[in-house]
Amino acid sequence: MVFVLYVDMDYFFAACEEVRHPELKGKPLVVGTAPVNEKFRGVVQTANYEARKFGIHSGMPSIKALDLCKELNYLHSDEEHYESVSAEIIKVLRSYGKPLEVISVDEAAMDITGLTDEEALELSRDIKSRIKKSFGLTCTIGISNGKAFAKMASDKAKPDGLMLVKAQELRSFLDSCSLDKLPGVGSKTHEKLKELGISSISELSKSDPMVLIDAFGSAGKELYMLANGIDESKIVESSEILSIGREVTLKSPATSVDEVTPVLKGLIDEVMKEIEKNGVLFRNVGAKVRYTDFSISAKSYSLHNYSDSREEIEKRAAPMLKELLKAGAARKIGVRVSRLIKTKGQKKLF
Ligand code: DCP
Ligand code: CA
Ligand code: CA
Repeated sequence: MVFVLYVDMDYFFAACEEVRHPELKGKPLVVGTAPVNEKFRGVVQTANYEARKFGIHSGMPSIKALDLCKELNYLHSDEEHYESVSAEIIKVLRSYGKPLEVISVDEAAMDITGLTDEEALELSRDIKSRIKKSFGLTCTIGISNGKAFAKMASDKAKPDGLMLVKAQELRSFLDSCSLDKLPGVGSKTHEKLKELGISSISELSKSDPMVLIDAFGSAGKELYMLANGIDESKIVESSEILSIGREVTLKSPATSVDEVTPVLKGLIDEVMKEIEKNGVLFRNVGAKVRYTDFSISAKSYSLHNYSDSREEIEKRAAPMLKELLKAGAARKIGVRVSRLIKTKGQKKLF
């Protein structure tokens, strides 16, 4: 297995805002997707830890968040800014010269195979202090054999934490985490596992793998392996380009996906051209809508494998747009692929 150092930024969007608005530090703050001139509509993208004490969390309607905390501070999401901060952080992480897989706007996994536990901890402390010094941001680092377990360690140690799970501690660590913390166990899988009588990682590890494969296909086998402390996934080095996206303002507002089908096709054509030009594969497809009231909403979908297929973008983007258009009429739509890797010399991995 790969020895992995996993970095996850703390309350990322809100933390970026605290840096720009130091007067808000220490006060409850959410970043949300409301229309430009109307606070507290739309949903909470993230909340700082002061706001979380009130039970506020990502995905919650902002109006409900305000209900939970009267003196809540609200800032409109500025994703371009968070993405540029993210790109700078990734530069720092790359400077260590180890293979780096960028997982999302605020997460990355580094292959540190060959380092001792002590060296891994030292490297982590260095990364944490450089990120703090350069950007005024805290992150949490998890270290373990296997990307999934390093991520779980970082989840557990949040915020501003550092946690190493040694090989001989992995079993007890897994048993100390709830089932929904296992990567790959989303709410649907969680429900289905419950129906199978499995409600903990320990129970999952002792279950019948054939039953899991029956229920979830190859993902069932993966879950079984993870529950047993085996993660065979590799760190796949990300491309220098972090994402490729295109967006366009519509001639007239659209309320259904059928109306935007030709526009969507055009956007995907442009994204595909850029994918081919740069020789990359993607693992995440995103769709975005700017509504007529200027609020923005976005969705993204992570694929099981890296892909360069146009159909894959179409298949994922159209349903996400359909979903987004249920909330209102669109003035602008966008498509984006991310988690990019270079094709050259990496085909053999798939
Ligand atoms: N995000 C979003 N909508 C969501 C969840 C997250 O737009 N439903 C954005 C805002 C987050 C960023 O993605 O700042 C990273 O998401 P995380 O799940 O890593 O959460 P945070 O970084 O905000 O907090 P934590 O400290 O728990 O990692
Ligand atoms: Ca985070
Ligand atoms: Ca994250």
